[in-house]
Amino acid sequence: MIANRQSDTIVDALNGFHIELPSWGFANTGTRFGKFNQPAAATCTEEKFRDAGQVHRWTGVCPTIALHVLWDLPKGAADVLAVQALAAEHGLRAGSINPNLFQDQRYKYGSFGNPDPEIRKAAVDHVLGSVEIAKGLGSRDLSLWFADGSNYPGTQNMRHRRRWFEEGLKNIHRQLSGDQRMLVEYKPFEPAFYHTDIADWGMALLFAKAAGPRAKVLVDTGHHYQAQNIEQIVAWLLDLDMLGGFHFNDRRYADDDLTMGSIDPYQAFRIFHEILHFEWETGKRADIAFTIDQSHNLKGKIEAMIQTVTTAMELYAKAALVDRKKLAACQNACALVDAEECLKDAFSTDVRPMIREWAQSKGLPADPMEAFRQSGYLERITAERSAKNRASVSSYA
Ligand code: LRH
Ligand code: MN
Repeated sequence: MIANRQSDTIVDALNGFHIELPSWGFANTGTRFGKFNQPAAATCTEEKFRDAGQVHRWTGVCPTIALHVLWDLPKGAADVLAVQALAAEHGLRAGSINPNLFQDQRYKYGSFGNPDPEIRKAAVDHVLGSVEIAKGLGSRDLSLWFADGSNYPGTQNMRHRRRWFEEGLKNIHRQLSGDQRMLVEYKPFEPAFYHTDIADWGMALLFAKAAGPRAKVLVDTGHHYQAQNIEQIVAWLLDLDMLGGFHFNDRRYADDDLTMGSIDPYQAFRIFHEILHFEWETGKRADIAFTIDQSHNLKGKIEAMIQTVTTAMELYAKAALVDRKKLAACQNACALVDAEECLKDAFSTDVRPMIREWAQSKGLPADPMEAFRQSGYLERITAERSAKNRASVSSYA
């Protein structure tokens, strides 16, 4: 009886579960101390779509791919048709569009927050161009992260920069149309190490509110100080209808961009629990975009992505098993132990057999990783790409 109810709950949960793949998760990436090139890594947008297509083929829950404008559409709007063709060819859709305001030399002292009005204009123009790319690709979300900030006290006027950002974000919001949204991502530090212009959820919330109704906050799980209660931030943003999306990854120290659930799986479970409890209580589906944002410096990139998607499905399924009626009663009665046990029971349930059943009911392999390994795809792309990847070595200094 319980098993059937649990499997029904998990089937309902997974039927509505999608998580977006980051194109940059398939390319060779590293840290400032270097980059270890993988022979099979994607070297161009076409190969990123092919690899993402593999992850969706074996897991069935990743129909969209997040794109970074400079990395995936170097020619901007002129690349839209080619990207549309790639998406169709690989059974995917273009997902969130990420402008890039952190690589161009002009942005040394910032983009939207730069004291030079010419540079602020150039930055706004890049994002307005990204809005047009999103329209061309039928992408709903414009995902905004700014590296802007400073490294030393007194070197920038933080009040002036706050106003320049508000003005720039309002300008972008005016350009959005249809069901488009702009997601404002915050980050406390890195690459700036004294102040960051959008450093926490409060600043992102106020900027989004000031920009307009299409602006929401994006929570990157790696963008928090050690002791911050991320699920409390999630609960607040949900209750304020200001939560637009997530960048999922895991970390031990800072923005480590490790694979989701590899360090603290209970953290991701607690986040999913807050979302599902909100939906149960309000009867409303939370309009939130789930996206992976990781940097696979050592793990095989496609395997790391399949592992991440499988982990995300497991943690979401576990969170779906929380007995919400009992939990609500325990919370109101302040029955602390029983309330906590509602979460721990669900978290300690082995949902893998029920996920395998769900997968097979969808014509998907019970074990996506094994299916990928048996496909020989990795051997094929290693042979095709190793020469290209050998050629592209880089060093920090
Ligand atoms: C910044 C960030 C942002 C992306 C980048 C790849 O740390 O999380 O979301 O643009 O990583
Ligand atoms: Mn991110």
